[in-house]
Amino acid sequence: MIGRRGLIAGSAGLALSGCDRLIATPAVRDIVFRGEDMHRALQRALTDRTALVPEFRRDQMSPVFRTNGTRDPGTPAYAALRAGKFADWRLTVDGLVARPLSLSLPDLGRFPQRAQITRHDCVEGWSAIGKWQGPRLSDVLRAAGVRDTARYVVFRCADLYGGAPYYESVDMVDALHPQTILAWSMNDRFLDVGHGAPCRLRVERHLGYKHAKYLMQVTVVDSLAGIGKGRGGFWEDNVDYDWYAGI
Ligand SMILES: Nc1nc2c(c(=O)[nH]1)N[C@H]1C(S)=C(S)[C@@H](COP(=O)(O)O)O[C@H]1N2
Ligand SMILES: [Mo]
Repeated sequence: MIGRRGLIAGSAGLALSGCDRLIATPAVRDIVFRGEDMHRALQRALTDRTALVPEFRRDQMSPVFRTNGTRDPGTPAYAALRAGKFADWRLTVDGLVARPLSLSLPDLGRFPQRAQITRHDCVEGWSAIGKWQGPRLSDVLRAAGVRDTARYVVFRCADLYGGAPYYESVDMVDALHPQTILAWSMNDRFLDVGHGAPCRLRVERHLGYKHAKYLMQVTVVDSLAGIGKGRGGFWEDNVDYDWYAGI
């Protein structure tokens, strides 16, 4: 595989000098970002991104599935939703859609359901196998009527992590992938608070940090530029994780 740095250096026709001032020059920054787009395009060309990830048997499920990141959003708004057993929770579906939606938990249950036993891989080096159930994101987006300018789907969460709102985003290939679901059930029970109650994203071709918990809003956009710090997610904005790492 050609590494990101190699490709950037190659496409820009210059050896990376390690000079930050160079990157700060608008023209150079332009070339570097174009290099990054090329890297993404190449990675996608080399992988069948619609392929399914493995699914497992019941007896392969992890006896313990740890929690990570936020374990309870703890805000007054979330505490109120939780106290009401999430009866007042609504998932907003908006942005580049013909029919914005406001979905309750029972509404999510009325879509055709997909259940899948999959492996969750966190970049921190642990994995766990669990069972997830919910509607396919593709069915929810179809109900909302996605406009043809749609390029990304942004997921906004109820929690702040280290003071910043947690959010994530994926492109339309991942959004429409058959194993991408809005999970309200884990291991045959309602999702608990630690794992993202009442609803979290399962986007199985991605590492753990993309699987946004405590979902509040799903927004279809044509650009990530105006969202957060513009890199498409909490970790991408704040810790330099790749927006597209993939599994
Ligand atoms: N809203 C929100 N979603 C999140 C996080 C978070 O802190 N807040 N952490 C992410 C990370 S890094 C991982 S590995 C998984 C952990 O999911 P789990 O707690 O169900 O194991 O959630 C992801 N989604
Ligand atoms: Mo993670």
